[in-house]
Amino acid sequence: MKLTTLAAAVLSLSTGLAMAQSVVTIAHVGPTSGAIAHLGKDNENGAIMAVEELNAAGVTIGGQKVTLKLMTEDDAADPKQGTAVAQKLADAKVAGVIGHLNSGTSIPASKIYSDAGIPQISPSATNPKYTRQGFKTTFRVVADDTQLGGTLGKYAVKTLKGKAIAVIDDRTAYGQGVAEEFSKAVVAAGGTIVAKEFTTDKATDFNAILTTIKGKKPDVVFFGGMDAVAGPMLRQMKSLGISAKFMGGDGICSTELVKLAGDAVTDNQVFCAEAGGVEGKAKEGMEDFKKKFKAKFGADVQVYAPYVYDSVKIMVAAMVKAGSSDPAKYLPALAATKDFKGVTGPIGFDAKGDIIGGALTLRTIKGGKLEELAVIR
Ligand code: ABU
Repeated sequence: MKLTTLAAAVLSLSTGLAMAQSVVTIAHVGPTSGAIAHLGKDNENGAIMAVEELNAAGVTIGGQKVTLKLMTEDDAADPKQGTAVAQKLADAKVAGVIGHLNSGTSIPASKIYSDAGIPQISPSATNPKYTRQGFKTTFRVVADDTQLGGTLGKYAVKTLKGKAIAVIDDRTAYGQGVAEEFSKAVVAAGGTIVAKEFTTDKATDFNAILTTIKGKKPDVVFFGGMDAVAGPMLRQMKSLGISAKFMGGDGICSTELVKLAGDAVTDNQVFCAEAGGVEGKAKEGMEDFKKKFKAKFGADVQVYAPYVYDSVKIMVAAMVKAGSSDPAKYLPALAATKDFKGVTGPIGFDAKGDIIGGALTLRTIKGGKLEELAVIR
């Protein structure tokens, strides 16, 4: 090889290396296939929006201008696929992971990220166990099921005046966990659980369990699970003539539920809570986000896209602060996040990696829309 050719090759290699070094890859994981693909896509779009904005504004880490690359993965809300994806991301040595959407995938995946030293922020997994495993890499930007189930259980008895309450769950880590917390709070508030029934996150026929529940004449039916199951369940409740109030956690508190339930629900029959919320002037920022999101993706926010958006920005802010995208170097800065000004409100992490002072937004379906009732802290 001639000297000039060799020099050109060395120059090209070193330019290539410099370019490779200036790309920071973070991953988003959620179910972009299957029954709750609409929620997974909503979350993924939140990540896309944040990365595009950051790249447009310019990101400098440790004095070097970087380009953020988003790697998007589908876990299909399936624990096995979730761990397979987590291993793939660990092998790819991504700088950080935003996800997963479900507790049932986030919890097993968190062990893989912890072993690989990769920071993970879940924007929506609410099972308390997620952040109670002693992993330093595990963070969550929403309230957990203790808060969700506890608040909803108390609301069912004290505000909705429910005395006889039926509980159904889908046997997932989320559904079972939130239903247990709800039941504990109902009993503590003086209500009675008159039925406990189970289904799955893939079921479509609820006639047998709803017929059993109808016989117990409940004032309130609580469902621990996701909107894709709750919608058909509400339709079958109507067919069976069950007019009880219907409650659920954040898994049913989506724009999609209104479409799935259609005319099967009456105003103020359905109550649910998002595991976050903004008040006062901060509402303007959230409304702004929702408008920009709709203009960009042609879709309304389902539930957690803004939390994904904030999660990406928090992770990148920690890299900038630490002057490095090396997980070992920026992890302490991420853990030390306090009062980050997100569209979902101020975000800081406690020693477990949970959001400090997380809020809930209680909603009902009214006039064919999800309407806010209150933000509760
Ligand atoms: N928090 C509702 C949906 C996600 C989950 O925790 O499984």
